[in-house]
Amino acid sequence: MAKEQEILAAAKKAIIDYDVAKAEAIAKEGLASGVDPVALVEKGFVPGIVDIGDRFDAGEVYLPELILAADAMKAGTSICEAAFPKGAIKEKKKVVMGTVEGDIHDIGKSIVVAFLTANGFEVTDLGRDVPPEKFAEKAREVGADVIGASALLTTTMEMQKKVVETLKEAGLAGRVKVIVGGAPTSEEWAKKIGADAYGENASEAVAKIKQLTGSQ
Ligand code: B12
Repeated sequence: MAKEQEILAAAKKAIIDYDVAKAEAIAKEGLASGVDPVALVEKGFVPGIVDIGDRFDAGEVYLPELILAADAMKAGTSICEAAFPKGAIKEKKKVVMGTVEGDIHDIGKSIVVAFLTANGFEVTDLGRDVPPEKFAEKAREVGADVIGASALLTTTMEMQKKVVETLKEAGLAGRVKVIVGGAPTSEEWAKKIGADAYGENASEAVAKIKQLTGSQ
């Protein structure tokens, strides 16, 4: 649909232009004209922030621009998240999610939280910069089936390993599964640190967590 392509391109542009008001307006316009909210995030807003990340990498833009783009990204995606299609899982499985200690990137983590919630999981979102002990404590407190740990920096990936270790020390290993994700992580990394699964994006996170909890 030509209109849909236009809206996806405009969503990407709103992020590249650091335009919070435009991102909100495009999200609302897209939803009102029937664009799938998941597509709006994955094919519109995400390519925008990835583009800014590449420019940051190339030294063409700096941290202030990255922050502005992230603000626009949050504004657009949070409107879409509220419209994600609802799944139907009878018995609610519990997931504790957070971005690991030392890391404040939470856009991807929040998208995963929204996908999980839309798919019927009961999610406790610990936010960002979460110490390993906090993951374990919260998992015990709510009786979590799965912990999801996000890391966007090569330096904070190590903290995912700490989460796995802390869970073992707390005597919760096996009972509470761990899934890791975030741009620098991989299937191989998950295996190496003894995590139970890796998810490349929000859709895969849902599929893997369904597998881990026997929900499909
Ligand atoms: C936006 C952004 C920021 C924003 C974050 C705002 C926020 N609230 O999140 C701000 C400006 C604050 C920021 C700060 C920094 N950033 Co930054 N940032 C980015 C950027 C451009 C985009 C990240 C993003 O949101 N992507 C979009 C989302 C949708 O994708 P995602 O996070 O990967 O999530 C998806 C999957 O990974 C997966 N997923 C994510 N989490 C999880 C968890 C689980 C359990 C599962 C299964 C799946 C999963 O699903 C998500 C949805 O599909 C990236 C570049 C990039 N291309 O990634 C750099 C990037 C991550 N940042 C980088 C850097 C260096 C920094 C700073 C150190 C800069 C500085 N000099 O201060 C600081 C770090 C601060 C800190 N301590 O954390 C580097 C990291 C380099 C490295 N190899 O470690 C990157 C790669 C940029 C670059 N190319 O150099 N950043």
